Order: sequence, then C-alpha cells, then structure tokens
Amino acid sequence: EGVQPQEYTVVKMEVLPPFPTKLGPLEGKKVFLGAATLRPETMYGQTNAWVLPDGEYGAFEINETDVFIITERAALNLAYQNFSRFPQKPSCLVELSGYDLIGLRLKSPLSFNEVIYALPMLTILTDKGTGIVTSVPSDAPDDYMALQDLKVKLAFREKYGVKDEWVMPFDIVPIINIPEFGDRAAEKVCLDLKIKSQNEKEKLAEAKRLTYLRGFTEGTMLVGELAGRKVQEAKPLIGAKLIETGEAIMYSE
Ligand code: A2H
Repeated sequence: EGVQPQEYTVVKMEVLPPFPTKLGPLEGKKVFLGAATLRPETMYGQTNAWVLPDGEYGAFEINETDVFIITERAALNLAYQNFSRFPQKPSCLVELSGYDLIGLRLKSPLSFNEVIYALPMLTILTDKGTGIVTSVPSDAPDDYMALQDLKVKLAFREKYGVKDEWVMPFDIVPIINIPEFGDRAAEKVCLDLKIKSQNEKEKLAEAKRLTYLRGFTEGTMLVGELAGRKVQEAKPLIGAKLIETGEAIMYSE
C-alpha cells in the first residue's frame, strides 16, 4: 500500500436477471458488481468484467435498495466512507466466490456493448480496489491480454466454464487515439513487446507504463460527449458525470 490515498471510481455494473441460484436471496434488490477504476473516461470501451475465480466476495447492502458484490475488505472501507446500509458496519447478504460470478450478465454505464459478461482473470489482487475490475481491452494491457487468453485458449475457457458467446463477440472498441499508438493502444503495445499471456508481469508493467505516459498527456477522446477533447480534460468530467447520475461512487483507500 502506498502512502498516498488512491482514489477510485467504483462503477456500478448492474447484474441482469435471471439471477443464478446462488444469488437467489438477492431477488428484488438492485445488484451490481462494483468495479474499481482509475480511468472513468474509458468506460465506453468495456467488453466484460473481471473476477478472480478463487477470490472471496460478498453481496453487501450499500443502502436500502442497492447491493454491491465486492471483497469484504472493500465493503469495510466503504462502510467507513458512508456506503453501507448500517453506519460503519458491512452487511453481507450472501458470501460468494469468483466462480459464482463467472457468466453473470451485466449492464454497465457508458458501455457501447449493452450486455457484457463476468469472466475470469487470474492476476486480480484481492487487497486492492474492490477485487472486481472492468475490462477495457483497447486501453488496458492487462485487459487486452486476459481477453486474448480466453479467446485463443479453448482449454482456459473450458477450465472456467466460460461459454464462447460470452467472449467471442466482444472485439476491441476504439475509444481513444494516441499519436504514436493509434486507437488500440493496448493491443499495439502488447504486440510490440511480444507479450504472450496475462501472466507476463514484467512485460505488462512496461506495457502499462508506455500506454499511460502517452495516453494521459497526448490521448484524444474518439467517442462520447467529449469526443475530440484531450483525455486529461475528459477524465474528471466523465468521472463527475457518472457520480452525479448515480452510476458510480468515489472510493478511496
Ligand atoms: B483500470 P492501481 Cl483503460 N487487481 O481501469 C488488479 N487490477 C486492478 C484491481 C485489482 N484488485 N483493481 C483495479 N485494477 C485495475 C481501466 C484501466 C485501468 C485502463 C487502463 C489502465 C488501468 C479498465 N480496466 O489501470 O494499482 C483497474 O484497471 C492500469 C494500472 O491502483 C484500475 O484502473 O494503480 C487499475 O488497475 C488500478 O491500479
């Protein structure tokens, strides 16, 4: 953990009915996967959500109506930031594993894909953010490689019970142009560095460093209300709009 607090936007990815049996007790509530992101301006390009198969999650009451599926650690932090039905006390309705979440149908704010699915990612850390990540393969090297792994490795899909139709129809959505990297920066950098899988940590760290540096300072939005504006200008405006509309909350740790 760093010394500086990290400010995340937690995007509310709505779980669409029908709920699987495990989520039965949540019937009648508004249920969301709470995805922690540092890049709210990229939400147009979402293709799926990521969960850690062996991760421990819970369905926590955020208020009278809304339930967030996140780690217990994040629920405790949120409870101290006024996001719990009961002050400073997480209220868990169901304990869940990542396996229970794979295949959930989701509707996520700003996404051009109207329905997306929860899929397995093996490199999610449970001591950071909410343990749920939203996937933007155009601009996040980790997301691009994890989605590639699922697309090209049938054995990987089978191991986690991932159906082809949750993965195959979802292509990169170009949302940001970066002068040196084009409009699919994560893909270009992963190809340039010859990254083979989501487990190549060092190469992926380098890929992230490269895309960041240029993306934030020189990137231009290609889509949405702020098309044509710099990423730097769009990021706080889009983040604020998601909060105003109730489609996201701020979370710090
Ligand atoms: B970012 P930092 Cl387009 N485990 O969101 C692993 N990764 C996690 C995580 C966890 N528990 N919680 C959040 N993250 C990811 C968008 C994005 C992100 C883009 C480009 C880069 C990028 C879409 N995925 O992050 O260590 C989330 O992915 C690159 C680091 O707190 C979150 O923002 O700095 C970011 O990592 C937070 O990482």
